[in-house]
Formats: sequence, C-alpha cells, structure tokens
Amino acid sequence: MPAYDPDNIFAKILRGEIPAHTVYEDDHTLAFMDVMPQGEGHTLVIPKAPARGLLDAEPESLAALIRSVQVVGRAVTAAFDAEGLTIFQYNEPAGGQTVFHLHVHIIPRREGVPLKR
Ligand code: DGP
Repeated sequence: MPAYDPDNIFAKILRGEIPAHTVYEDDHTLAFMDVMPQGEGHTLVIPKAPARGLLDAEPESLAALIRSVQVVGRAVTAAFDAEGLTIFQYNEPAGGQTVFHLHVHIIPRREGVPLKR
C-alpha cells in the first residue's frame, strides 16, 4: 500500500485549507456533505488521524470513526426522514477509492428511490 499523502483533499479539509459543509465534529472525527452526492443527504465521515484506508488505521481511530458513523447515521435519518441507510467504504483504486484519506459514506435511503451512480 502506498504511503499516506498529507496533501489529499480530505487532509486539506481537516486543516481548513479548503471548505466543506461540516455537519458533525468531535475530537477524533469530522463529517461533511459529499460534493458528488449519490443521494440526498450523502455524508462522509472521516477520522482526524491520518490513514489512507481501513487497513492502515489505528484501532482507536477506527473505534471513534464507527461511533461517529452511528451518530451521523442517526442524525441524517432524522434530517432526511430516511427509511434506511446505505453505508460503504472503499479501499485503494481497485476497490473504488478516489480520495486517499479513510472515509465512510452514509446515504439516507427511501423505498423506491435509487442511488445516483
Ligand atoms: P471514494 O474515494 O470513491 O470513496 O469517494 C470519494 C468521495 O469524496 C466522492 O463521493 C466525492 C467526494 N469528494 C471528492 N472531493 C471532495 C471535496 O473536495 N469535498 C467534498 N465534500 N467531497 C469530495
């Protein structure tokens, strides 16, 4: 696996170098709206600690990340009157990853409303 690149887009968002629509933040994680949403309310949750993907993240960072996924999942369910959630996470280009700072996608879902691809 390549080394973590501190100039990736989400690292720049964490440093405040580029803007993001932040919806949740705590000591260890940040959540913001995806700029290319696959559905209404598509949100990304990232750890503040540097990690390229799931496989190189520290256990404490992963624990904080999944707690925040639950918090944000509950919030977007209420905010978007969702009937369900699609939650996913990609690793490396072959796995579909395009931004190389660990992130979890959360998309509120309603019956009969497909994702945009
Ligand atoms: P992936 O690495 O394939 O899991 O997807 C990266 C996601 O990040 C994709 O849904 C689009 C989103 N994205 C890319 N650049 C930016 C950005 O500058 N700001 C925000 N908020 N989202 C971004």
